[in-house]
Amino acid sequence: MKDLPDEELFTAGHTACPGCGCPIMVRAAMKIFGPNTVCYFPANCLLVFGATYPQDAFKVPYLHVLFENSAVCASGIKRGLKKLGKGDVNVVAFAGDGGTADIGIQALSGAAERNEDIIYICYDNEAYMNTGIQRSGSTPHGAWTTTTPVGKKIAGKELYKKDVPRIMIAHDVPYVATASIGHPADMLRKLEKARDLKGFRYLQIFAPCPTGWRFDTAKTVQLAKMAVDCGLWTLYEAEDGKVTINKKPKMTPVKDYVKLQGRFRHMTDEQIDSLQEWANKKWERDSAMVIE
Ligand SMILES: Cc1ncc(C[n+]2csc(CCOP(=O)(O)OP(=O)(O)O)c2C)c(N)n1
Ligand SMILES: [Mg+2]
Repeated sequence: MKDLPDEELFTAGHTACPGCGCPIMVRAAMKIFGPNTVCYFPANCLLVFGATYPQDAFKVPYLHVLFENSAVCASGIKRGLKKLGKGDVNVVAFAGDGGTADIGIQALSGAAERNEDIIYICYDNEAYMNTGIQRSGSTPHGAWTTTTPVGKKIAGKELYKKDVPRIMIAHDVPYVATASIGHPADMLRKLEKARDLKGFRYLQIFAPCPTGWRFDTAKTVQLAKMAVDCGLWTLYEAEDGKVTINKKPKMTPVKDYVKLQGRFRHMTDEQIDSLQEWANKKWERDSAMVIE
């Protein structure tokens, strides 16, 4: 971490909410990728708080077209640059979880199948935050959002979090990794690895959202760590399909993580047990991906 350049390519003055996990990730990522980078942003919080012309925080060129086609646009940028003899430029898409797990998944899957030479980063704040906290495929079981309200019949999201990293591994791309802003050294190493490889590279980076999750803005990093400790978010990487677990979860009770967040405040013991069961199964599933 000491070797990171001082130069900020994602600068101060952006308008993210206090305690937002996303700028922590982007600032680090831009230090790793460096000035020879072009970014793509679909509609999401990052575009709004960091890349809305003329008040943008990025010191590299970027493009925004539509919400659903990040992977296609980034692929086009890269192909265009190659034609111009600038194939060494890093092309990075920074998409949210809604723009990845749901609305952008067809473009993402196609680009991965074609092994386009891009880096696709999904920062996962577990809902459509920019438009006012709607549930996404990446929202966890039990979470309140404006589209999974708490009422008599339903209480938060009934379904469980969609496992996009595993979907991406199934595409047989050169690199897939999960990371978290709570584990910066691991995250930086993975960003660096992604930068130095060729072909399709996918990273999903866990980035808590105090506004949508309803927690104290000082607890962003703590919650990111707790999600890994309790097994709701596993840190692993798949290089050419070979999976390595980077941190074995401590399997601390999911309840400890849940009780710090207003989005889970209504959850009954039964619901928390279901989420706990899901975390246990997730760890079984993730660890089973490792072939000795
Ligand atoms: C086709 C289309 N549908 C809906 C929208 C409205 N919209 C803009 S940003 C956004 C939420 C994005 O959520 P996510 O990708 O998770 O990023 P976050 O806002 O959480 O950073 C939505 C629904 C849009 N711009 N285009
Ligand atoms: Mg989101």
